[in-house]
Amino acid sequence: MYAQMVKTDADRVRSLDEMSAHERAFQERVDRGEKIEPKEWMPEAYRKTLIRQIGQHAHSEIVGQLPEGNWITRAPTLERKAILLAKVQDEAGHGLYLYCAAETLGVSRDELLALLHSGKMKYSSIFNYPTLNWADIGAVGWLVDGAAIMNQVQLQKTSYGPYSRAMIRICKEESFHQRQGYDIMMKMAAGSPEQKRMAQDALNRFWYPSLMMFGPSDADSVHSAQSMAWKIKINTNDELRQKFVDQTVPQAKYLGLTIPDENLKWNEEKGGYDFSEPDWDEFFEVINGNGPCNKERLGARVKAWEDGRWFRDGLNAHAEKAAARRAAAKIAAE
Ligand code: BYC
Repeated sequence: MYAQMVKTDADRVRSLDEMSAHERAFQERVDRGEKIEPKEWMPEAYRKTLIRQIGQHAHSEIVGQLPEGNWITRAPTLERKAILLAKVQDEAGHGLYLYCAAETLGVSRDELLALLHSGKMKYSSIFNYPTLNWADIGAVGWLVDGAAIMNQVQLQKTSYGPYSRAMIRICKEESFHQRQGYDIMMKMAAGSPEQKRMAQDALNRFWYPSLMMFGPSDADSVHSAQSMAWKIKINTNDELRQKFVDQTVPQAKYLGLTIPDENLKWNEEKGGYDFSEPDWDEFFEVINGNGPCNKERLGARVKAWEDGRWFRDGLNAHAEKAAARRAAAKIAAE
């Protein structure tokens, strides 16, 4: 169904017959699985949808540094500190690839950051929850990076070339991130009773927020139908959430931890687990700016931007002087 349809200005998805010649040719390229590249013609709504999603994705990477960065100075060993430092640094790199991918669509990084700082653009809901102790760093790697990979693996096949290529590299790094988190959880779960209790508590607090990372249920997902028609998204929010649960339950069992869901049950017929939905009211509160850490996270990003102003100004002044010198040298040589 999706492959036959493209969005109108309204919420409806149009059939091929209703499209202009340009739109139809574009849709047919997408349907054939061709990648769309930056300089090629694309519908304005496709471009805007990508800027929204890639921009939010980039913001998630850099805001996502904050809850983990908070624990670098308190990592329990030098080895754990070095690993966490590398991971948090990777997230900055992911943000960079993604901002670059968004820039190919004609938006500047400064514009995207201004939208983040003014609260007009979102970032992943998960980073509005606090990391209270070391076990949370394990849970973030295991569950948050685990959920992120589940989503990003399919995004490697997304129709926009620069986004797809950024995802291929990011997925490789994310799998290291997930393993480092699981490794922390293994250590904690096999440690003292107090360490195991901390691991269980971290799982209890991060389980439902991790399920929310996949977005609202399909019935409430505003963008899915159009984004799937354009192959920006390959799977629905609910499909990915189900895959994540099916993958994670055996991992929790291996750790000897209990997923905090009384309704969790293997369903032979569907070949997957039945599970409880997260609290969607809480999700909408969080994405509308009212989660436990929204103000703190945004405040930290705005402060970093302000604190870095002198450095950006210095770089710009240097670039301007260098350009003026090059121009003067060119005139002198003529
Ligand atoms: N959080 O129509 P829907 C990481 C919004 S970071 C906040 O289903 P869509 C990591 C959605 O934007 C990885 N907002 O939307 C980093 C829309 O609002 P707007 C982050 C959410 O776009 C550091 C509205 O709800 N991954 O791995 O079709 C350390 C309706 O939703 C969320 C990505 O960003 C949410 N969870 O589907 C550790 C992946 N969910 O824009 C780890 C890329 C929904 O109309 N993004 N909303 O105001 C996507 O795949 C899709 O955008 C989503 C949502 C599946 C998230």
